[in-house]
Amino acid sequence: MATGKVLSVFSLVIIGLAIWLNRDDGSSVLKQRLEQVLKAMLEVEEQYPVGEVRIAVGYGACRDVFVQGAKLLGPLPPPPSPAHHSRINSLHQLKEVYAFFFTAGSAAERYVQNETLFREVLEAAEGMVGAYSAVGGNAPVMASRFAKEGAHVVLAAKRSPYLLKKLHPGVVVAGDDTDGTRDVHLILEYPVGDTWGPYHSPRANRFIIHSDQSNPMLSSVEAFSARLATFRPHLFVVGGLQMMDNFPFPPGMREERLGALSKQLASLSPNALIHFEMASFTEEALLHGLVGNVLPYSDSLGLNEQELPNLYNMLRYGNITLVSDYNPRVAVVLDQMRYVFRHLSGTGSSDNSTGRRHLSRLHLHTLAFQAIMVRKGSKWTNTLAAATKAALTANRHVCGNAEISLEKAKMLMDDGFTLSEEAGAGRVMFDNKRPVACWSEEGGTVEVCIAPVLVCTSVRHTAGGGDNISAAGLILQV
Ligand SMILES: *[C@@H]1O[C@H](CO)[C@@H](O)[C@H](O)[C@H]1NC(C)=O
Ligand SMILES: *[C@@H]1O[C@H](CO)[C@@H](O)[C@H](O)[C@H]1NC(C)=O
Ligand SMILES: *[C@@H]1O[C@H](CO)[C@@H](O)[C@H](O)[C@H]1NC(C)=O
Ligand SMILES: CC(=O)N[C@H]1CO[C@H](CO)[C@@H](O)[C@@H]1O
Repeated sequence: MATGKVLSVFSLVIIGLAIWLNRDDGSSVLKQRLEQVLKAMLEVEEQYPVGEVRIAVGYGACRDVFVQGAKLLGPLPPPPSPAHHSRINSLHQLKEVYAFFFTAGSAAERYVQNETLFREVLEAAEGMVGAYSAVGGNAPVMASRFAKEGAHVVLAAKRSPYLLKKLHPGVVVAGDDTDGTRDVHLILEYPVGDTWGPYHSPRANRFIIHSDQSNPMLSSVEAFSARLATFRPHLFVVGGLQMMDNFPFPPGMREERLGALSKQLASLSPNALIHFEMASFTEEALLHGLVGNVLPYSDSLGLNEQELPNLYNMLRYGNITLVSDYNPRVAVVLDQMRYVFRHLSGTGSSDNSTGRRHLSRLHLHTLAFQAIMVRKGSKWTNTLAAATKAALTANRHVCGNAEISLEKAKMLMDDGFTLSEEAGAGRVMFDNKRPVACWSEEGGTVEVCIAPVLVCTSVRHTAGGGDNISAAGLILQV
């Protein structure tokens, strides 16, 4: 795409305040800037109340148990050497594989085939001082968020007493009853510089084990189809598929389960929009399966700054990238978003006979900003308000407070940003009174909005951020 095109249709040029800002000094200007930005964003949010909307959310839920790895495994003698196992059968293998990822400092999740072992380890973990539980999986977090905003919500997950207690009371859980003892994931956390005998952790990270056979198998897909037919959602949100990452499926089983999901998506009424919330997928074959089975049926896609380059690389080169910049420049991600959007949006309207859809919405959530790209004339409305609400939600979630405090906020976006890495690309200057910038591209067929995040400096939660943010953006667009 010619950058000139971007420029020629670029309708929003604001300069001035930034220059004035640079002249004045220090913190009072900074504070005034934050005040203006927050006021302007809250005013937008107030103008867009959430309407009557039905949202279905899949798939799965689990209970995450968090414990310090050093407390659980630390007192045991370390193994003579680290070793990799793709699944775990004995305590010895658990120690070897933990040592393997601990010394590499990389995040990993492994399936424990020996259920007796898993139960013993879990029991020990839950007895430790400082161990705590939280609802895991993106689907329940998004479902709760939608319900909190006033939507009617049905969640595809098994009904465990723990889940029912923790979810927003407005969420209807459509699944079989379970005692919840099997869908528990144990998260062993370790700080940077931790030691275990001869082993050291080069960075903080987590190692996850579980014996969960229900979530990775997407066991509620078939039963949920009947529910979808009667509930007639305006929006069906699919997430939580990262539970399939690195699961030891029998041959052909992963493809079969993804096939069942794609059949379900294909048969959904064309009146319902489909959003797919990505997650961090480390297994190339799984991401490949999602590109073939889920993306062709999605109207909308939500992802973060690590998932975007991952998907971009998969679509462009057929491989994935496991390292990425945690605070990327706007120009870089806009170029990647354009590629992904063009690749998945095709031309013309969606095809009712095959159920295939063309991507018409892409939401990137990053630490510093929210970016939403929408095809004009599609069913998605209120893009500016959605980007605004997503950005406000990022602060509220991380700070753990609905009231945004400027004492605990900073902006990472500076005076403006460039629209593309291509030479000659235009630049958007930041306007404190209209902090959310929107413009059109591609001959006026695509709208893009970027909202700065008032980044919370007093962190209460990090997990579940993307889910809350993505849900907050979606709810104003259906
Ligand atoms: C499974 O774990 C239990 C408990 O640690 C252990 O006694 C048993 O030998 C293990 N089974 C196998 C096949 O390794
Ligand atoms: C993916 O493939 C491209 C093109 O072949 C190559 O340049 C890139 O280094 C590869 N990336 C990884 C992570 O292997
Ligand atoms: C597809 O289905 C929708 C909703 O039923 C309908 O409004 C639209 O006209 C259909 N499009 C085509 C090309 O048949
Ligand atoms: C800001 C906010 O509403 N955060 C919510 C994110 O989702 C979790 C799970 O539903 C809630 O507990 C948080 O309150």
